[in-house]
Amino acid sequence: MEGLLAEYRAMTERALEEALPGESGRDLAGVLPEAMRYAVLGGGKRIRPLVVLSSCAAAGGDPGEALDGACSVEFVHAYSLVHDDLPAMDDDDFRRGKPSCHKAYGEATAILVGDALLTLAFEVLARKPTANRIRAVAELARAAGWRGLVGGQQLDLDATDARPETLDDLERIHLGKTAALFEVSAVLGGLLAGAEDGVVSDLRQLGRNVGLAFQHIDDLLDADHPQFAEEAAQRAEALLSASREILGRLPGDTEGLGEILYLLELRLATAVAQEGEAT
Ligand code: GRG
Repeated sequence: MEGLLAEYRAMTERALEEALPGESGRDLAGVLPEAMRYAVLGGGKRIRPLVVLSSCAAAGGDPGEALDGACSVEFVHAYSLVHDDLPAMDDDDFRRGKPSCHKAYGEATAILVGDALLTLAFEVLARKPTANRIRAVAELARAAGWRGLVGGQQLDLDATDARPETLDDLERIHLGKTAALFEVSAVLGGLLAGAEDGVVSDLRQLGRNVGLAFQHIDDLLDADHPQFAEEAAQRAEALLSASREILGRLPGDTEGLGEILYLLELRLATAVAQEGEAT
């Protein structure tokens, strides 16, 4: 990652570092602040924060004004990974190249880390109570909740017993588990830029497309759901090209979003080539 996205990424790292509790939090919460920092810092592509900042710029705003939004989506994402890695869920021992949070700090603390990150996300977003931030809080709550991330996770658990029969069934899971957080990332960028409703609605569609494409590409690279591989590659391509069309009508600086689409197009090409070699 280079250029503008590298700059946005560095801004995000600094903002995450600042928003997380430090060593002085030990008196109030014991090891919890240290475990929260472990779960968030030192790894991760930060793609959702990049979507927030790039969407803010594309809506005509100053990305620096959207950093609280960038932190809030990354905190929700990090919480979901910590809980997803628990033995009762996916039972993963490693995450981002190091022991998963419950392996490093124990299961009970990992549950609390997730709870603390989820609530910190809303604290950070609401720390300046403007009308647009209140809208943003409601958007994030919806995306993180039963209609979004948590609901998608339940559908995924259910799919262990009954495999999705069509690409549409699979996309229903992806919409909640992955795309809801991408969608709200783009929406928060628009809201924190003070964009008008038409622009926020374009960003919403673009964020959802990018999230779905991201998950289809991830599935292709991991050879998950191989029965849908060809269809999923076509769908990812269509989603990315629809996103490019939306990009063309956004009023601000679209360089960041354009770069994100380009990186996904490259990843899709790699996934398709890999799939071709395997068959
Ligand atoms: C437990 C509430 C709850 C939700 C869990 C996030 C999630 C839902 C499950 C994790 C497993 C998974 C493959 C989810 C799909 C979303 C996804 C691709 C997550 C990984 O995101 P990246 O690639 O990870 O952006 P980094 O580490 O780069 O941040």
